[in-house]
Amino acid sequence: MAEFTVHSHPGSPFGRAVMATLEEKRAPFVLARLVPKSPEHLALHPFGRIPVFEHDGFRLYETQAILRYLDRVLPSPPLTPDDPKRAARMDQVMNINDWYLFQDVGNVIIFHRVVGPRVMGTTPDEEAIKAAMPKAHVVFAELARLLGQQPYFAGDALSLADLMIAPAMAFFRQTPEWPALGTPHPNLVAWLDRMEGRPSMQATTWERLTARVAQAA
Ligand SMILES: N[C@@H](CCC(=O)N[C@@H](CS)C(=O)NCC(=O)O)C(=O)O
Repeated sequence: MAEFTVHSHPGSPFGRAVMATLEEKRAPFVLARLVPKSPEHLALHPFGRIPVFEHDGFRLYETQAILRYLDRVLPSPPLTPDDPKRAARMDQVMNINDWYLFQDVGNVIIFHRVVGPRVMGTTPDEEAIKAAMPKAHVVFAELARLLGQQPYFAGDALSLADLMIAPAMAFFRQTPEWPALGTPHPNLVAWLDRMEGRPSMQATTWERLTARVAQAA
């Protein structure tokens, strides 16, 4: 099988979703580290986002498209439910990730608390974080409602939705906002415990991915 390449950064939750999916599929891949907004990056992704994916001469960006492509070319184990309602729930949660969890919430709180300080040595903007909290509460409450008492977002089996959301949630858990956002939703906490216990998530922590890049250099 041709090799899969993920152009990413070890601290990217979207990139981690792709790599965790490859791990779930037991597919070997190369992590090619991108320097954000470099000419090389913009040549691969005109909008300057991470990740970019390549397989067999086929280049693709947009994480949802990449995850669905992987589920088609690597059908085992399946990560999309057959049942239309469960599949629709998976799609819905993936879109909640992109439109509501990331926009104005993750890209503020995760950036200011985790990624910015670690990558650029920045100091968290407390006002920006405070302003993001009302929307964050709505998103967390809605995710908890949709999850309910199921083990995974689309039901009994892991799906692409879980792999899309878990990297962002793992970052939120590292922030001082977690007691306000996550702790009031024990079902979400239990789901995140379940996800972070999976070998696919353990193989794609920031530390493990950094080590992987260093080994390949
Ligand atoms: N819609 C894109 C979003 C990707 C994205 O925003 N990635 C973040 C890193 S996790 C990024 O590139 N941020 C840089 C920026 O916002 O300029 C996808 O699904 O791949």
